[in-house]
Amino acid sequence: MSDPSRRPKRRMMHTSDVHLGAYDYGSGGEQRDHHHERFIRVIDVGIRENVDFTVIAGDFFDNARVFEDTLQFAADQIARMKSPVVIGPGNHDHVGPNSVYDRLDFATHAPNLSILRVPEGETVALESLDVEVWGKSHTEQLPDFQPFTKSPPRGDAAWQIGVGHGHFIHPKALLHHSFHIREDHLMETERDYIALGHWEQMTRVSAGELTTAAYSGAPEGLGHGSTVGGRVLIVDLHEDGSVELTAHSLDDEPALAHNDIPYLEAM
Ligand SMILES: [Mn+2]
Repeated sequence: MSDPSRRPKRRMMHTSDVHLGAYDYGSGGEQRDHHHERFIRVIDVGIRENVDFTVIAGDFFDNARVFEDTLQFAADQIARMKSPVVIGPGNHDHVGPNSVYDRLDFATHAPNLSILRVPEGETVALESLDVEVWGKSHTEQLPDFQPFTKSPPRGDAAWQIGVGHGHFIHPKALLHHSFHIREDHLMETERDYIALGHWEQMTRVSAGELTTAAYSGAPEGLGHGSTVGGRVLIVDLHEDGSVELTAHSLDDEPALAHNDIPYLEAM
């Protein structure tokens, strides 16, 4: 067990809801190229910021019928990172029967990629970094799937990261959304940082005193044809155990510091 009072300094990138392949059919090549360019810029930020690892919090692919080209593009971009990348699949890119992740040999094309494939949750150990990433994978559209219930205790690595895909909701919310994530679920994980996906807006969410949690938002909102909101989160894991977010623009706008990233109440 590492000394919890002093940990190795690490830097991660957090993105989600890329929806690669959303424009493969029927929208023309230009929109598809533009969409792919957004993900190229995400990878560019990760390389520029020299991140130690990356977590993609679901809906990386839009559907399981994306073009072969799109699968290869995704693998090529991930491989360009060189450092480890972990995907926690969401409702659009679920694991199990007919999974998009079974269509390409990602282990060969992107050897730095790990895909969480267990609906009950599994942990990927990035041993050289003293980091572990835990998360549950979506299998199909099961509305009562809850990404953060029954989390296992912290592992032995210095840094414990959670990843999940769903709606952050208030305990008294009308339960019309699927894939519920509640503040108490996040607190009970006792993770240092939780990478969330499913919401297209970048926002921090409340997860108790000891856990930082945020939605990275989508690099590009679908259907808007604009670049508004195109950001990616850089997560600095400091030696004193603190976690600091910086929202980097994909469009050369100024980065947003931790406290400037909106903090939203549960819906
Ligand atoms: Mn989703």
